Amino acid sequence: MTVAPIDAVHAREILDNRLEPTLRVTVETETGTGRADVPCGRSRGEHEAHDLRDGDDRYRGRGVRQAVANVTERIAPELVGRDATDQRAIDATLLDLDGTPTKTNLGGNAITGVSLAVLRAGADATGLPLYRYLGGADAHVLPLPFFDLIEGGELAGGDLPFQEHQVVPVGADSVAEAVQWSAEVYYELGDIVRAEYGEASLNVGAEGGYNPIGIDDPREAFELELAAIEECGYEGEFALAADVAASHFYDPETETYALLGEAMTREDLIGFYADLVDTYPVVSLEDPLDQHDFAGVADLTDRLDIQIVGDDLFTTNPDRLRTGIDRDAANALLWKVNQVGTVTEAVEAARMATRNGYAVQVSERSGQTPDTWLADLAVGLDAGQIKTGVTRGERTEQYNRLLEIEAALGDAATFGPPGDTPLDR
Ligand code: 2PG
Ligand code: MG
Repeated sequence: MTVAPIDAVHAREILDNRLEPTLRVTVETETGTGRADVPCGRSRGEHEAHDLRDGDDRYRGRGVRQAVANVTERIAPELVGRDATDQRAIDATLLDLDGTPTKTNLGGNAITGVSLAVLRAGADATGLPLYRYLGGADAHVLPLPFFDLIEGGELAGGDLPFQEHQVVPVGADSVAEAVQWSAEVYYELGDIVRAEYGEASLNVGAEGGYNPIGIDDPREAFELELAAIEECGYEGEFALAADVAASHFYDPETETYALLGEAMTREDLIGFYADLVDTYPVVSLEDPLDQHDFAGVADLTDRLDIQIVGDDLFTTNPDRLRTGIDRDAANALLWKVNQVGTVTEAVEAARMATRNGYAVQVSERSGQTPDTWLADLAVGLDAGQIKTGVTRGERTEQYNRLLEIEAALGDAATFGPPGDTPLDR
């Protein structure tokens, strides 16, 4: 039985939060419509699906007209008449049509847009909210948000080497409580950084976190966050976490990390993390070492009793995750659909993670739009964790959607990852 035969697939060039072009793909079926905007990272992993850009004079080469044409001229004719609820088969067609390991032919961005729009069209045709269409009748777990209150690295203009210094409201019982507490801490932190580092520190990075001027030590950022948490009376209700994005300060020639004016070896950096975890309530570190260093990450995972998240390390790619699992590298997967390209591959990575005792943290990209498929997929996947930035519409809309889902589920909703994860310290 064909539930939702596809009539048409459209694509257009739109703008993301950075005023950069991206794709909006629409899939029309006889019984519904699905639309999805494509996100794009700045701090990208080397093994991500190819982000196809025009490279001409428009938008400094960042146009996506070719990717749009690939959707309308090469992909659309193959999908018309197919059933939008046949997600796996359609994704398989996309992979066949492209024929390359990193989607360099059609573009990972073109493929991601189509795959997500097909998912949405399937949900629309069946009359189900997206989270329930993906997660089924049992979908009920709202994710614990990680709030990137202080930014650094590639996502901000300051001197902090770590990309994200996150606060995690581990004591909250719901998204509503988690968001409210974290917002209050954010306001308080604003007062603190303004007083200590000047007005310009209120300028925010790519995801809406502060950018304190003159700080270059991640420990100072954590101190500020703890001060804000304490001032708000939430001591003990929050843990800390970081996306280190260590590849960005790693020098492969000397095999050292440029941190705090030193050239640290892997051993030095692991020692630094061990101290960090002893001193602060840090429960999770993302990409703590270079993205090629499976052995180092395995060693670190073994030595620190916390969550170690692989982002650039795995790029949501089942093959790379398999390598990590075989070597016991990390214990959590950062989950970004557009890193790998199709919903099918991304879901396969999430399932593989869960089956092997790895946690799943659903993640935004630094470039995105207010499209809220991310929030729905976090619930549908039963991920239990999400990071989706702090302020500005493309971030807050994800929280608004999570609040909406939580309210819709009512008493059936539960919150956060299962109790026996390394997030409980
Ligand atoms: C990351 C992300 C998102 P980008 O490194 O985790 O927070 O950055 O989207 O630029 O890859
Ligand atoms: Mg990251």
